[in-house]
Amino acid sequence: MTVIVDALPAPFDLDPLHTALILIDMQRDFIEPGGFGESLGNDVSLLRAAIAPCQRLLSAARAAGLLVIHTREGHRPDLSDAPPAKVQRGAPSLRIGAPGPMGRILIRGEPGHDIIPELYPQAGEPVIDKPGKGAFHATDLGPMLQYRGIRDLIVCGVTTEVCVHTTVREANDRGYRCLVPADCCASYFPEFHEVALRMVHAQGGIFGWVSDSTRLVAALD
Ligand code: TIU
Repeated sequence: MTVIVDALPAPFDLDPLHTALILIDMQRDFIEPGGFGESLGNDVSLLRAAIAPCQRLLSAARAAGLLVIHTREGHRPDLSDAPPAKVQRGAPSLRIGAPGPMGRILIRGEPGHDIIPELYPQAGEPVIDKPGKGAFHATDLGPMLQYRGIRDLIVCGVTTEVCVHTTVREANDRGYRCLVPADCCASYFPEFHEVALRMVHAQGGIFGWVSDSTRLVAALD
């Protein structure tokens, strides 16, 4: 079965059985106060705009039988998988690994590292723990998609120009066609969100397509 989704730069045809919905880093550390995102000086409330569209798309994707995959950015408690250049970068109020109000910043197993309750994974939905910005780097996402016969990806999450973009770029180079629903992503910098989406679909879709949750849900219905 093929469904056609209205998208830029052109309609996107997808087969739900060969498509995965990937929710990037919808974690408390980025979206709730007291986590990594806020430690970097950001207004984390800006990311909440993506939650309701993601909830609607997640429901439609589950009903249509798409593979649903969640990712979490974070590190081992001993920081052995955290590049010193990442840990030492900038002047955050709390560094990666430091104790904060939601536990140690960006550390696996801590409350802040968990996915927000609004988009919590269901039993059977893989959760990829990734140390980097892209979901392919140093993870088993690639083999997982290959074993399930996945050809196309719908990539949602936060932040648009950081982990969503990096993952879409990685996926595109690996031969996956990527569709980004604009309202299912968000950034601490609204202007970066807008231009990041334009970068995806410019030049004839140089590394992907852009649509929105309303169009996708209608197509999957
Ligand atoms: N800081 C920022 O915009 N993003 C990240 O550090 N990680 C993700 O995008 N998940």
